[in-house]
Amino acid sequence: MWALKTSQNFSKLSSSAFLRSLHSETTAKGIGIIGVPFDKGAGKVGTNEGPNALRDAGLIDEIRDISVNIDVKDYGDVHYELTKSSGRRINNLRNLEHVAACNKALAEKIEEITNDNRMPIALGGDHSIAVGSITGLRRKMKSDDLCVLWVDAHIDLNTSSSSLTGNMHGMPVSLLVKELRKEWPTIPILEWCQAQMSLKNFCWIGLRSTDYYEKLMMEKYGINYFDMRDIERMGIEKVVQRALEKINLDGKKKLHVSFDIDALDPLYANSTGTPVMGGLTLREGVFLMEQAYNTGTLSSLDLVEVNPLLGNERDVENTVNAAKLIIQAACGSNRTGNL
Ligand SMILES: [Mn+2]
Repeated sequence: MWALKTSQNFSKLSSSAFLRSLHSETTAKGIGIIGVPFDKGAGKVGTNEGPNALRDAGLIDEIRDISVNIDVKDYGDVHYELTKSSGRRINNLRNLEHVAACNKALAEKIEEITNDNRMPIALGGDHSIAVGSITGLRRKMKSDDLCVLWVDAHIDLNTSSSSLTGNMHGMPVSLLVKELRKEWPTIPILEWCQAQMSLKNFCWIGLRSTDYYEKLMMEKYGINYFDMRDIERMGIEKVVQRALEKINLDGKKKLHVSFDIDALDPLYANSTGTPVMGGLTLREGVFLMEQAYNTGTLSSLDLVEVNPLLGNERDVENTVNAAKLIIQAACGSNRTGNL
C-alpha cells in the first residue's frame, strides 16, 4: 500500500542504502526529454518557446548533475506536418488540425522513449500536449494501469461545445476519458486518441478556477480533486498522500504527473498564459513532485505552459527556474544535496 511504503521510505531517508535504491531506480529507467514547441492549443502565442528556454537555462546538464548514474537523453523536439489546414474552426475547436497532428507525433515519440526504457519528460508547449503524452504512454498498458496527477489551477475538462474560447489547452482531459466521450462529436483526425482512460484514475491538485460546465462535471462524476482550500486546510503533504491513495491505493499503477506551471502562484511563475493568484508556493510544488518521485511509481511527466514571451525579464527567469526545480524533483533531486 502506498501510504505504508512512503512512511517506510521516510523512516529510512537518511540511510545510504535507501538513497542508492532511489538512484538505481532512476538509472534502470533512464530519462528521455522531448520538447514540444507548441502553442496552437493556447489563446496566446509563446509556449512554443518553452522547451528551448528550459534547455538554454541548463536543464539537461542540471538533471545530469543529480547523480553520476543518471542517464539522460534529449530526443529533441516534436515536428509535425499538416496534410491540409483549413484555418477554420471545426466544432468550435481552434487550430484543431495542428493540435491533432502535433499530439499524434508526440504520442509516437513518447512510445519510442518508453520502448527505450526511459521515463519520458515532455517539455511544453501548452497543456493540449497532454493528449499525445498520455495516449503514447497508454499504448503498452491496460487502461487501468495508468493514473494521472493533474497539477493545475484549472481542471481542463471543457469540451468542444462547452468551451467559450475554443482553445484546446482547456480540453485535454475530456478528450482522454471515456466518461466524456459522448460529449464529443466524431472527429476523424482525433480518432487515434481513443479516450480510454477513466476519470477515477485522475486526481487534480491546485484548482482555483473552474468554469460552470466543468463544475457540473465535477459534481456529476464525483471527480477526485484537492483545491487550494484543501491545501490550506490539510497541508501539501496530506493532500499529496490522499491524492495518491485515491488513484493508486495499492501502488501498482504507473503514475503520470501533468504539471501546468500555472498551478504555482504567479509570484513564482508569472510567465504563463492564464495565471491565477493564490496558487501553490514553489516549495509546495517541489515537495509534491518529490513525493511523487518517492513513490517509486512515477513513470512520466509533462511540464507545460511556460511562456517566455509573457511577463518581464525577471518573470521569465523565475518561471523557467521554477519549472527546472519541479522537473529536477521528478528526476530524484534532493534539496539537501545529491550524491
Ligand atoms: Mn492546464
